[in-house]
Amino acid sequence: MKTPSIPRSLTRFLAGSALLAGVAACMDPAPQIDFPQTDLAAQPLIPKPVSVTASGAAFGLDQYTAIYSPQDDAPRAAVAAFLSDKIQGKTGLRLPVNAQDGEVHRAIYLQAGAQDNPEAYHLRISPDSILITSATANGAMLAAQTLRQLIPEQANDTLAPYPIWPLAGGEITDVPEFGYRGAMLDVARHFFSVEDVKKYLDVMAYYKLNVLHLHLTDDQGWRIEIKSWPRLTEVGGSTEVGGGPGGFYTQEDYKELVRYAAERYITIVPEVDMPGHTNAASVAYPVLNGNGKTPELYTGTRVGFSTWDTRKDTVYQFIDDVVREISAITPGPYFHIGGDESHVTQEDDYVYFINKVEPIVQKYGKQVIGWDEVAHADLDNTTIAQFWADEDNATLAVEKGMKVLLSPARKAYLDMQYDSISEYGLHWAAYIPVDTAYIWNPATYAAGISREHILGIEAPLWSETIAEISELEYLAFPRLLGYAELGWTPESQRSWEEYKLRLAAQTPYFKRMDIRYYPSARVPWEEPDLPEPLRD
Ligand code: TNX
Repeated sequence: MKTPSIPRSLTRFLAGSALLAGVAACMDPAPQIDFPQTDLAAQPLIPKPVSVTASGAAFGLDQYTAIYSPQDDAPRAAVAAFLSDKIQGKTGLRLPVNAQDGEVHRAIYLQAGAQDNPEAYHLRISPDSILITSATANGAMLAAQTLRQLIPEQANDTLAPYPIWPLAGGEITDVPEFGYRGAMLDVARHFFSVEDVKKYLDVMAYYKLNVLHLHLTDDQGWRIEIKSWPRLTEVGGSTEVGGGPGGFYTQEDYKELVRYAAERYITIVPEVDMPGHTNAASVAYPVLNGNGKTPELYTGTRVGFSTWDTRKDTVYQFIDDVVREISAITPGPYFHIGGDESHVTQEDDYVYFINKVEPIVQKYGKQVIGWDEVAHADLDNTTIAQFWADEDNATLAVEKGMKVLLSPARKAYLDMQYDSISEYGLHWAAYIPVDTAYIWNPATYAAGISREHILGIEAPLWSETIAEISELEYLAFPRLLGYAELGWTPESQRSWEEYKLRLAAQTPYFKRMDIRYYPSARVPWEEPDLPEPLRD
C-alpha cells in the first residue's frame, strides 16, 4: 500500500473533525490533465439555475473520485449515497462515500451552509474538488440533481489510461421561485402500479419537482386500502375506465411510495375526491350515496353524476375514518379533498359538506387542499384552492386570504392533446403544444392572483385516455419539464428559444430512462448516441 496521503481539499473539509484521524485514503496527487475547454454556462440544465458562472476549467470524474459528507449527518450521507448510485447508473463508476481508505484523487463534498431557503444550494466545481453547500440535506439533494445533469454522456478515454467524465467548472447559485412544484397522477381512471409511480418520481426528482399529488379516488375506482372500510378497494378498486382490472395500493404499497418519494425530497399529497366523483365508493357502500339508488360500477368517462348524502352522520364518520387512516401514513402536510364538479350536489349541501370536512382534515394534523370550487365554502385561510378552471373561484379564495395552487387547465393540464393529431388526451380546455405549455407566467396568469397569493404550480395528468405507462409518458414528456422550469426559474431568466435547445438535449436521459416522449417538431431534438444502455 502506498503511503496514505490526503488531498488538501479533504484536509480542509475534515479540519477539526475526529474523522480526519481515521482517514487513510491514499491521496496521490491528481495527475495533471489538460481538459478540453468546457463551459458551465452552456450546459443544458433543466430547470435553469438562477446564476451560473463558468470558469472554463473542468473537474475530472473518474475511478479515483470519492464523495464525503459531514460526520454524524445521516441525511447528507444519504444524499451522498444517492448521488453515488446515480453516478454508477450513468457511468459505471462506483464512487465511495466517506471512504477512509483507497486511492482518492479528487472529491465531492457535501457541506452545511447558511442559506435561508431550505432548497437553496451553492455548487462550486473546481479542478480538484466539487463543493456542495446548502442549509439542508434537501438543498444538497437538489444540487446532486444538478450535478447528475452535468455529467457528460460519454467518457473521455484519451486523457488517461482510464475513462474520465469531465464536468464543466465554475459556480452555480440556485434557489427555487416557488416552494410547491408539483405534478398529479390520476391513478383512479386507470390504475398505475407502484413501479410506474416510482419511475415518475425518479424523473420528477431529476428535474427538481417536489410534490406528487395522487388522485386516489374517483367514479371509476378507489385505489387506496382503508382497513376500516375494506369493500372500498375490494369492490371499488375492481375496475377502471374501459373495464380493465383496476387495482389499488395496499397501505404498505402507499407507505413504500411515500418512502421512495421522501428519499428524493418529494412530498406525496393524497386526494380523496368528494362529495362528487364518488361512484366507486358508493358502489362499495351504498349507504354513502345521496340519490337513493344502488349504483353500479362505472367504466365510462362522464363526470359530475355522483354525490354523497351530505346530511348523513354516517358519511362524516366514514370520512373521518378515511382521513385518519390516510393521514397516519402520510408524513406530508397536505390532504386534498377534491371538491370539483359536484354537479348533482345542491349548492347549500356542497358548502355544508366542505365546511364539515375541513375540520376533520385539520383534526388529523393536515392542511386542506381542494379544487377551486371549494372557495365557495367558509374556509380557513390555511386552506389552499387549486385553480384549474374558474378564475372567479380562485379570486374568491384570494379574497378569503387563502393561497392558490396554479393548475390552469388551458396551460398546465398534461392530459390535453398537443394538437389535433397527437395521440391520447382530451382537448376540452385547449390543445397544448410544448411551447404553449412553457410560455406563460404563473405569477401574472390571473389578474386577481398576485405572486404573494401563489403557493406554487402543479401539472395534473388525468388518465381517462391512458392505460399504460408509455401512454402516460407520451402526454407528460416533454411538457412536464417545462412546468418544472416554470416552478423553479424566475421569469426574467426564461426564454422558449433558449429553453428548447436545453430540452432537445434531454434525449439521452429519456433514452436511458426508457421514456416515451412526444417528439414535437417545435423542438430540435438531439439524437442520442449511447455506447450501452445504462440507466439513471
Ligand atoms: C376535469 S380537473 C376534471 C377531471 C377530469 C379532467 C379531464 C378537475 C378538477 N376535474 O375529473 O379528469 O377534467 O381533463
